[in-house]
Amino acid sequence: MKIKQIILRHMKMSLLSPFTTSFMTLKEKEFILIEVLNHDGLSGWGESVALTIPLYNEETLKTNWHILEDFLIPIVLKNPISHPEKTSQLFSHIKANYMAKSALEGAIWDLYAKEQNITLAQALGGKLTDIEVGISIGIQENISDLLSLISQYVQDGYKRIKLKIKPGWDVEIIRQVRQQFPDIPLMADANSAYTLQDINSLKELDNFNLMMIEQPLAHDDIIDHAQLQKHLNTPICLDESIHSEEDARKAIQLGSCRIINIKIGRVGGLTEARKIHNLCLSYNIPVWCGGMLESGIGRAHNIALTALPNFSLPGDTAASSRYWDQDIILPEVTVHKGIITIPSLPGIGYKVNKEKIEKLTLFKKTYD
Ligand code: OSB
Ligand code: MG
Repeated sequence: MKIKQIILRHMKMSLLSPFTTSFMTLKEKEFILIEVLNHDGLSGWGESVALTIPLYNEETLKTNWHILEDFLIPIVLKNPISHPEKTSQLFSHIKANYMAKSALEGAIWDLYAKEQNITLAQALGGKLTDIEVGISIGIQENISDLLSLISQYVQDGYKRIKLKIKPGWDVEIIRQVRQQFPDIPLMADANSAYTLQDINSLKELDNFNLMMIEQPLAHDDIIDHAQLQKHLNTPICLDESIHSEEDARKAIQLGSCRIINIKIGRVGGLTEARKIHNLCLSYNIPVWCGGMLESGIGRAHNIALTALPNFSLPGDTAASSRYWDQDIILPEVTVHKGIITIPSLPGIGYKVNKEKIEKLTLFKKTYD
């Protein structure tokens, strides 16, 4: 593959409703969109999932722009790439900066699949044609708002409900949700809001038949999580702590988790995401695909990855209309009875809505 030109855009999209986690409330999503063009006029698209402030991880939109512009883009423009799998090797001397790497690698994967005239799911080796999805619900103003949102999404058919929790919005909230919805597949995500000193509240969550508790402890920890898992019946799922196949191996061997959330951006791209998927399969650790409130472009990448066989638990990839008044892809992502059908067009499988993208672009720069 030879890349002729790369375009970066700083995008801004308004969320239909604010999304609150233990670390922040998001009302709009600013992110970087990447387009890579080859000499035949084909384009591949990627999205950086870095937020504007470093509260989920250390990366931000601006650090990603810097790493892309000053390091990653020059590498891609200088080196022929025989296969998108080789991109992460070209980037490997650059430490961390996973989301920046992933955004560019993802655009190259999309371009490669389009050049081969196959879907991105096929390029990755995914065989599933339909994937089951759940939904992630932010912290609400009060319990009655939460209960009505849950019943709406259960009626929509989402296959599991994930609730964001934090100290003060946890045991009592889950207790009331369970009273109203005794049988729904339910889980909680703390985004690292607790420490081992909170072990007693975390143990109380064992009473509610949760599928898992996601990232209860520090964003960079696997030691205390192993300690906590020994005292919990509910499986721990790691999100923030896992950036690579090596991180996953260590966490599994230590007993820090029984499930892993794979986010393409958090692990540096599709190639590493697939390695983690394969490793987890060999250890019998189920995985699911996490989300970062992506636009349709990042969402399409998540859908393609989820076609791999060990994505055996429903992920966070909800319909476009759960987030946006109008998405930037055509058609938008739709969910029927909790299922997304993998699209069949080459590459990410959706057309990009260029007009809409142009309208939502705050700033754009071309590199060649
Ligand atoms: O921890 O999974 C998370 C959104 C922003 C930052 C972190 C997380 C999330 C979500 C949203 O849970 C999932 C989605 O895209 O709907
Ligand atoms: Mg999470």
